[in-house]
Amino acid sequence: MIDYTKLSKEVSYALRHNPFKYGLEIDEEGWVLISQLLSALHKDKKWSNVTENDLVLMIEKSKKKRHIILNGKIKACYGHSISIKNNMIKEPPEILYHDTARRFLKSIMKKGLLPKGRQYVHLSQDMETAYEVGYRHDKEPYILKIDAKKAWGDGIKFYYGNDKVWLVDEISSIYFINPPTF
Ligand code: HQG
Repeated sequence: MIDYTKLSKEVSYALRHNPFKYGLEIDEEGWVLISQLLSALHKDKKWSNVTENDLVLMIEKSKKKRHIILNGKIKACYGHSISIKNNMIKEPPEILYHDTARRFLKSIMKKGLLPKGRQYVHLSQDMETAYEVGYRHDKEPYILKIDAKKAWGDGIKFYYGNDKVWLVDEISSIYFINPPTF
């Protein structure tokens, strides 16, 4: 039986952070040939039977749409630390959310939201999704509400990740609605 959660974690690691470790040729948008990914996975006994259909099931079974398959290729929709060219610039919804640890707030208010270890800052389409993101860092996280309409109007680029995740290069605290005060 294939553990699709574990498979998804390994595929995410390969496609977001370390394609080189797996000998993958990744194009500038982050796409990798499925045949190549499968050959790389097959070198590990744990994944020796994984098929393309398993990758499809891995995506289907996950609550989050982390990966997308198209024309024999697969890519991670978001989360990269390696440099990827995201061509999916799109007008965002009026409000987006970023849930974070309270201990980061002072720095965020001063420097704005920065990508930190990733290529982009991740914003969520709804509060529930945001809460799940923030909960990873703090059991009582803080939700920042972002005036995406204003930021977009000011020329800040927003990139589409999936139906719940939006990406930006960085975002100043001037776009926070009712920001925390210290
Ligand atoms: C914080 C997961 C101090 C930022 C999630 C965040 C998401 C600052 C942390 C996706 C800062 C980075 C990404 C500043 C930002 N000073 N801290 N100026 N600017 N930060 O994990 O957004 O399950 O790299 O608030 O669900 O938490 O892997 O980013 O707390 O969609 O598919 O620096 O990863 O998806 O943390 O999460 P992360 P994130 P998966």
